[in-house]
Amino acid sequence: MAKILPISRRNVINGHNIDEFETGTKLSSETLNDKLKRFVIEGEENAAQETALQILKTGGDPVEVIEKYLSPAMKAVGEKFENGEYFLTNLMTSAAAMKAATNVLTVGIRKEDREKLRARRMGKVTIGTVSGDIHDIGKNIVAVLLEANGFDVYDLGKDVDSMKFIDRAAEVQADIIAVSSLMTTTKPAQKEVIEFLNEMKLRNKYMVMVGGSPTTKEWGEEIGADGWAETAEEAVKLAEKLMQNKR
Ligand code: HCB
Repeated sequence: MAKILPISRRNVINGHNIDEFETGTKLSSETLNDKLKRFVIEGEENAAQETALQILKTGGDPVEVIEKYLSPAMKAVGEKFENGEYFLTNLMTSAAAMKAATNVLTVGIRKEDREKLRARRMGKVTIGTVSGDIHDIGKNIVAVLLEANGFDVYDLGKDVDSMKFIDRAAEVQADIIAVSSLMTTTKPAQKEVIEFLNEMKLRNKYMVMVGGSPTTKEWGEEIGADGWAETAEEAVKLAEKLMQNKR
């Protein structure tokens, strides 16, 4: 936990060269990962991008950084928005910082897993964020991790019409349709995708997985999805499990 240095304690901290510490600044015990988390919460896009680069250069694990530091950072931003401490502009600057950092880190994931990618083809996934919902940060992370783990990923983007999930799945002969929703008001669209599949008698042709912060395992079961995942890493495990059951 970062501490604040009072003036009276300058130069007396366990032999550390504390010249670099000014009154009121944070101790450098803050790790790069903690720094990155703070920059995302504070909406510091350039600093977040720079720190993500430093993390990659110093051998940090990009997936761990995303799951353990960046996702909680966005959760904290959401909470601040909810309790009135943050406004929409803060959501936007934090989202920009998050995107800048994940863009850097996902380059690391892609590079790391290039060999693995060549080695196996796991299955085809069409993925998107539901109609009426423009949140795409988490969906993008899921897409990158699936790709890094050998899936062919067809990203439909955000605000995707329910029928488009199905049309594109048919076009590319997908195995899995992954549907993301970030709002309580848009999660019924996940159900709609499954209902359309049922109506078109295509439900057995595709496996459907759902996720996003307002969704739960119970919600996934209630709407008849084949699985729900809380994080991108879990989404990969789930997709692998679904493919195993298919074969
Ligand atoms: Co936005 N927003 N927002 N927002 N936003 C939320 C989602 C609220 C919860 C904030 C709050 O009130 N606490 C809230 C929704 C409330 C509700 O449920 N009804 C909200 C609101 C209200 C809104 C607007 C309506 C605000 C307004 O305009 N007044 C507006 C929505 C407009 C619209 O969509 N029509 C809006 C806009 C924005 C932006 C543009 C400023 C920005 C999005 C930028 C972007 O995505 N390009 C934004 C952001 C950043 C957030 C929060 C703060 C963070 C979301 C995020 O990126 N999380 C969010 C707060 C929150 O979610 N707690 C807030 C980080 C990622 C990594 O997590 O959950 O998306 P994730 O994904 C995970 C996980 O769920 C899973 O894996 C991912 C990686 O681990 N997963 C899947 C995701 N999809 C999966 C699919 C699968 O098949 C499997 C797993």
